[in-house]
Amino acid sequence: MRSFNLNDDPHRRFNPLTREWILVSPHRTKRPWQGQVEKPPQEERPAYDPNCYLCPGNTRAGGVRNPEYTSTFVFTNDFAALLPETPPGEVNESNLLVARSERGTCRVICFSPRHDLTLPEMEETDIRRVVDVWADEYLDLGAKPWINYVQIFENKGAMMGCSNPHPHGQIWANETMPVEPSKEQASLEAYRAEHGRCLLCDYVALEERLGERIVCANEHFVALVPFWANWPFETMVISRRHVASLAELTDAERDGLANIIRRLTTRYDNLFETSFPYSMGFHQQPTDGQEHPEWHLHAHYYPPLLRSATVRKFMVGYEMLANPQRDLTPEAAADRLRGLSEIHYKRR
Ligand code: H2U
Ligand code: ZN
Repeated sequence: MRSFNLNDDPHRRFNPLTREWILVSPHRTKRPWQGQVEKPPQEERPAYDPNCYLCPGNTRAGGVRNPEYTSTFVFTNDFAALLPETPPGEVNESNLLVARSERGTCRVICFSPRHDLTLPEMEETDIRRVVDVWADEYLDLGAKPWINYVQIFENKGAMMGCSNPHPHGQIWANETMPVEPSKEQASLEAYRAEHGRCLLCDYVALEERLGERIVCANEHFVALVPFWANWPFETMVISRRHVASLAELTDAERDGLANIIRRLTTRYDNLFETSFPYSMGFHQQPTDGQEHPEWHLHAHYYPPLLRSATVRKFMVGYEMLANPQRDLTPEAAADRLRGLSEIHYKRR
């Protein structure tokens, strides 16, 4: 019998950050690419849209008017999922019906006054300003005693439920550590206890040695398709230095983050010559006032597209009932992303 081969044989892969498994079925797509690239009509947006609730000077729901901002702009979400004034309380019926009150706050960050841009189309110096806002918001929200975790994220594209093409992201900050970062924290802690080192420091070093899943990198950050990626073109952006949060990044590292974001998202847009939808967000140490030497700053990009600007991967059936599955291997996805230009297709 021939030996097991990651490129041909169905197998499971372990995600050491969540300690969950995914199923990989590479035999279903021997060739990483199967043609079919239909491009949707290019959407032309104005630099200013009088009907956009995020454009400078426009009025939002509830009647508040945005300032004539010229760079970034942050406001408290008018439809916040978490509220600061929620009273404490708990419900518990026989340990079966369990509920706890949760305090928090939500903010919206406009990345640019320009309605027609997205991060990969912005100047790197302007992306750097967004990095600074993320770090400032993390510090500002995290300083509140009733905020123990700050989740920064961006939903991009209608496919991901984004309600407005104006470039923006969100922050939800609350009392309790949410599920996904909690899983990672437990794994990072356990790895550190066992090995005396950081899981992600070790992981980046290993991936750099192997090279096959790296998409792009600079002096301060590495973008790669993780070995355990679930979405077809999922990536992680990981800081080279062991820092626990955005707030710890030096000036040069912040520039490095802006650079890697521009380059990675440009490759994404170039993949199907479309504005690439995704959900992305940072995972970093909680703001609970404790020491967290186990935490290592990183971002996850979860893009839904599979084969073209319109053909997406569905997380249904087996994924919902059993565990996630993919055909295209992470190595093949990385190879495709690595082969793309870092000049945006609209600028060529
Ligand atoms: P999404 O595009 O990811 O849906 O984010 C936009 C957010 O903007 C959304 O959470 C908020 C919505 O609640 N919003 C306002 O705060 N004010 C408005 O006038 C409209 C939308
Ligand atoms: Zn706008």
